[in-house]
Amino acid sequence: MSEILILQNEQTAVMQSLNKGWEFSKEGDEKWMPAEIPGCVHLDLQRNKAIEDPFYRDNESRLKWIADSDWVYALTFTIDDTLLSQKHLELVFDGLDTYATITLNGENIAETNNMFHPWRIDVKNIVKKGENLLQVYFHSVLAREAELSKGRKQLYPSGNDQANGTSTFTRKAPYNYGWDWGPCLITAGIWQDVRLEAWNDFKILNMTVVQDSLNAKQATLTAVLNIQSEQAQEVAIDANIDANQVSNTRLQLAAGENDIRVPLTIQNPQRWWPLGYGEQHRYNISITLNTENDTQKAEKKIGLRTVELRREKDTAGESFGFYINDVPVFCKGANWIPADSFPNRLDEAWYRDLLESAVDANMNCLRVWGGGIYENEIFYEICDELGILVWQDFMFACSLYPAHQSFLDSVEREARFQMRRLHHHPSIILWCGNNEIEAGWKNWGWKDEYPASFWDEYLALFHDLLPMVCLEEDGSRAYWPSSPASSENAVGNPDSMNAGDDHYWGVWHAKEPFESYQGRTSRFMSEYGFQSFPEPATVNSYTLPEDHDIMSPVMQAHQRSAPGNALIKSYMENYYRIPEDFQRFLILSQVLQAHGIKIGAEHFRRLMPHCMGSLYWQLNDCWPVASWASIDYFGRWKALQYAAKRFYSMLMISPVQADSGNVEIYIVSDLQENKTADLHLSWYDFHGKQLYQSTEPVIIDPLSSRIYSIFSTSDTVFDGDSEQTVLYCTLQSDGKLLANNAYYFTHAVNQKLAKPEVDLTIKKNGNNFNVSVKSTLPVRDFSLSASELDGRFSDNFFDIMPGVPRETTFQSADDISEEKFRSVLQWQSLYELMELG
Ligand code: BMA
Repeated sequence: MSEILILQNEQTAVMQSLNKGWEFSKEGDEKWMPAEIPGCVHLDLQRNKAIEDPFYRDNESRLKWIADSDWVYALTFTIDDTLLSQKHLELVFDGLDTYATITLNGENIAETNNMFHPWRIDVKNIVKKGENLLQVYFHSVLAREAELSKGRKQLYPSGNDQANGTSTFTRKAPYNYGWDWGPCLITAGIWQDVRLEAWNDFKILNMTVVQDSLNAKQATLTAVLNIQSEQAQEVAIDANIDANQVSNTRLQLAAGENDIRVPLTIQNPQRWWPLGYGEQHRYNISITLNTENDTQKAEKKIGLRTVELRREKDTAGESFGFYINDVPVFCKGANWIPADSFPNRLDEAWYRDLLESAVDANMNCLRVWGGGIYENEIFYEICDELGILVWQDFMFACSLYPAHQSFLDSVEREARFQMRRLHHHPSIILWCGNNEIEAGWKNWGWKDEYPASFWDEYLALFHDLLPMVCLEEDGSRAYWPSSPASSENAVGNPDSMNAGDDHYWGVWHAKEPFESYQGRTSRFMSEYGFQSFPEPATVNSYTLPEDHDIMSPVMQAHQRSAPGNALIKSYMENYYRIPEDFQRFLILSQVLQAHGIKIGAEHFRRLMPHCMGSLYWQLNDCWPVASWASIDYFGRWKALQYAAKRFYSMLMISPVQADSGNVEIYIVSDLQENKTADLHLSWYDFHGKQLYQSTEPVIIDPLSSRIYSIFSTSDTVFDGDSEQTVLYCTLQSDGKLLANNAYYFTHAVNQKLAKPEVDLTIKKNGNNFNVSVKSTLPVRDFSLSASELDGRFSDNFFDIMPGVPRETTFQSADDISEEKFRSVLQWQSLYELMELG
């Protein structure tokens, strides 16, 4: 049995897909059923009507037997003659989940134990002309883990594991065992492609493109190709950049593994920039190798940019900020989790929809969080295309892990594979060892509860192995051991606000008020969040009307944070008035979440350059559930996603009340040039009377945050009526609204909101409907819904000010009539949500 580390996206001369024609069966059962590859046993069972939808009601709780069973997948195939005639023949599984014994024509050819790298097996002497029988026998992960952990005095901490607490013995997506937003659906299966590959003289194992230098005049690059050669031989090398041939040389290969280096230059290079800072230019690099018997091509789409994580001593401690092409970039975004509990069914359209939603909300950065999967190629490809920076964790989260030699070898192989696969993506800016494990050890009590040897294992993985692999595989990006951490050396407090990145869970887990974000002076806020329910249409997808109570068993089954629903309710009580109606409660929970995260996000941006990132927890969901997400499982935007579009815009206006009582008007700019604009302040009472207004021209500094105006509450303009007034701030230039924000002087629960009267004007424009909304008095948290229809509003959950029309567009997926649109369109505001009428 021989295995070689190889990438999926290099092209081999001859291959035959083996994705079609599989059957599967439960070990011990007679019955075989058709299977889909890539896939997993849960989806195959559902397709064959052997189980019901795992996401519906509490079905999940009756599916644990799947993970306790062994499953056999089998394929009978006939090999293509062209492959059979080649000197080398390999069977390649891009991903197997997870413990499998593979047999071919009755012969045992591999045992697998890691879902995060491919398995390549030499089958030249086993495959025969005519029919071949390939079987993949998946051993119950839980049974295997029971063996692996047998005789141990203590298991590793793994608080999110909702099965047996043994998940950390397996290199498998941690969230598969459940998380505080995810179900416990422990999959097994051939979760990525499977194929045969054949070659004669040589094979390209891998290509990376290293950027040696980059300036305005020229970029120098080296394409490094790792090649397996059958014998000493000469190859012809043809290099192309985009459609242009740039070199054509010959080179000698030795027998065995070779690294060949092809130098490339690009004159007047165009750079790749993150969203909002410039274009996302990319170059296509393709290298073709020819011998008499073989032609192989490796291709990479690259972007030219420099990336640095600068950590510089300053009076507060040590900075933590990313510089792209020497420009300091404030990272605005969220944390990304796998977009499905069954990630093999995610297609390009699904990824594109989510990532375009991130961009539509002005996000320039996502963190691929360490409890999920190394994402699909298409994820990074779209991030490159759209200009989304990616903070990439290795897949370790909130648990400790073994570090015996075979585990370390498995992790090393996984890490090298993933880094080579992802190396060329300009979007990736950082390799990070894990999620919250250093914090767990130092600040969650683990160091008192567990033996010191567990920490030694931690150090072996995250301070010896992974930094070594990162240095060897990628000299261009920093390695950061854990998120959060305050140093690269496992010293210091990971919860420090002076250095490193920070996760702040005082709000939510420690039940502090939203305002406590404003005391958090972090250098880079990589996690903070608050939960909400998805919208009624999503809740209806997993409930029956009888479940419509947040404390019902089904609603609780779709809430995985133990105190979750009660916590939402208690925050709601502090800030709003709790409605009786179930649907209103769902929507109000979104308004509550958006309100809280807005307080945090605006604060972290105002702190720039002291703080250089705000990534809230979390962007998306893996099933329909109450969670911290701003976009639900079906891609529906919650109120928070609309709020993010405003608080992450390139120019943000942010009023905040100082201790003096005065309201300081900050403007935060991510623009690289000065911007001239008019700053308007209007102070209204809730009956629509304007009590004060001012206009002043401002020149906004580039890449900065500062106070541009102060609204005084001590002089006569402010009569102290905090319960029924609002300060509305806008930034305008050439008649265009650049930014707007409203400041309320007390929580909604204390306010005397007036009953809104709203005028809607609707205009059909192709598949879009432009809706203009007007009112004579301030309307707080106005929202539209057309939930029967497939589509999305360009703006929603906004405040309306007297006489200032707000425009929003419903982008309908289908061509529907104006009449139909009018008939389903509904609106409500905070007044209705709090049932004040
Ligand atoms: C963060 C994450 C996740 C978790 C979230 C909410 O720390 O890293 O582990 O889902 O908290 O509790």
